Amino acid sequence: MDSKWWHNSVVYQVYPRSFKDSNGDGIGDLQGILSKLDYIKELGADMIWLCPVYASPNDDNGYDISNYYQIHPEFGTMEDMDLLIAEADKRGIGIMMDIVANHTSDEHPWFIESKSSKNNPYRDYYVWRDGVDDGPPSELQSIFSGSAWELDSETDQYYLHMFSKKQPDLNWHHPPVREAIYEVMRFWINKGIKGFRFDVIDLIAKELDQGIIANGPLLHTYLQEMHREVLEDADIVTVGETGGADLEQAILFTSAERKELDMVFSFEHIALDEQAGRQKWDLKMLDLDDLKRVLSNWQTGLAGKGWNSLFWSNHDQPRIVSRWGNDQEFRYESATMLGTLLHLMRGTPYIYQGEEIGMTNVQFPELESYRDIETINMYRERKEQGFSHGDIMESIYVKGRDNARTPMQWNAEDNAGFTEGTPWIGINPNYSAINVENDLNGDKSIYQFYKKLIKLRKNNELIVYADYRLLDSEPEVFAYARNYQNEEWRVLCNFTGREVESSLLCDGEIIVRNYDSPAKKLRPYEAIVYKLK
Ligand code: ISL
Ligand code: CA
Repeated sequence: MDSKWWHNSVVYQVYPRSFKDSNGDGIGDLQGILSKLDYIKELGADMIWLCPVYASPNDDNGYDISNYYQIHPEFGTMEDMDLLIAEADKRGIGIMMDIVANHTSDEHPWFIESKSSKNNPYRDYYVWRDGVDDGPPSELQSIFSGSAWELDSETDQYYLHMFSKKQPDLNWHHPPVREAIYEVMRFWINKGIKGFRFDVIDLIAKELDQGIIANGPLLHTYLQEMHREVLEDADIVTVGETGGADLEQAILFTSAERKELDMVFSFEHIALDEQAGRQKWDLKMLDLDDLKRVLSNWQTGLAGKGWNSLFWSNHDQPRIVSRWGNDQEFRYESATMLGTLLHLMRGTPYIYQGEEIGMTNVQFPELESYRDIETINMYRERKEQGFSHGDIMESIYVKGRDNARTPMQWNAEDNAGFTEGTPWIGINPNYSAINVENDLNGDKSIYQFYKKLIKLRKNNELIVYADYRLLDSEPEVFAYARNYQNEEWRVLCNFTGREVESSLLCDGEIIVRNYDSPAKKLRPYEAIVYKLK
């Protein structure tokens, strides 16, 4: 396989609203990110995936864009954005822009035109249908609860919104829509950004009349067109968010000769605590066997055929240390073990802000403390269906998106050093113990451990390109081997808070380990990487 510069990149994801506030209005902003660039540089990341900072009414925290060519005033100005691109570049860091192309805000001028009359030139920019028997065109449900159809009484037709009703879906079958999005991409490429993350890109080619939402028959045609029109000559990296992609789909998206995307986010390992065919809120116990099976399948399945993105969390997911680790007694051990498991795999790793210091989930007692539209809509819907407050809160504590959106914990001062004003969402009360300053000053630093993992990847082609093989051993241990040019590394991870025996402990050279002394058993959440002799 031809090597590409981004094969050994490590991406740090910034959720601007919650990263660092520079002016005391309680909302993180571009100047805040600028002030923390050295922090990201020091960690070793060479890309920043920046969640949307475009003009937006903020119904879904910026995933509802009203102008792709403007910066939301809460985040700063276009000058701040230019400065961020330039200052990041000086440090060898590329900016990856988040492109939301499946939908816009209902306040985007295209939609305002579109809904103004049935024969407006922008009518076909969106998906309009007649109702059926005084009701919506179909039973289709929005991902954010309720019908996916909203009636516009002026023109007496319904428009489609797979997310909130303030996020009308664009009609990608209409060529001017595609051209308009390509134009947006060219604009940002000319500004010097180094990558795109495409929001819910697998939904763009929906065929409503056939009941198809994800992976529509023209999806790959459109992506190939986008590549020809925009990406062909731009030396940037692309990642698609493809919630429903299986391995076969992922190969189609990411195999280099098909010229579509460089990699995709697959969610198979993320959905392991969900009951099949139900909503994400209907919880299921995690089972390590599932994780072994799924991650190994993607590791071997994409080898030589496509490229993996490696991630544990993002702004939509609970915190990984609270999910697969132990965020109390073994927070350091489990956070570093999970980091090791992921960062020794083949693919491009993504680190979500705060993961590098082991930030945890949050539990606010009242719904009023939550800000996420998905959470709030679901609460209302389930309340109406008769669920108890306690039961609903239980699933919010485990799966709610605000778990990842509480502000970055910088220090033990007021508001965790995130803002001098009132934060837009509550800070996790554990900030006085869990914060960047404490982590860096402590003798067990998760940040320093992540830094080591990143450096290891930069210095060892083996991590980037080696073959992967799951090692069958104890049920509590996730172990695998990496083989490259006559060298073999072995990764051993204990997924429990107990000591376990392992037949895979050996006398190889120790490359990394999250305990500092040797032992005859694997200790709670211990991770060891050996180079075999
Ligand atoms: O976790 C989820 C499933 O219920 C969703 O949040 C899922 O991640 C979402 O369906 C796709 O996410 C992306 O598009 C959304 C936006 O709200 C998310 O923040 C974004 O990552 C709509 O633009
Ligand atoms: Ca601010």
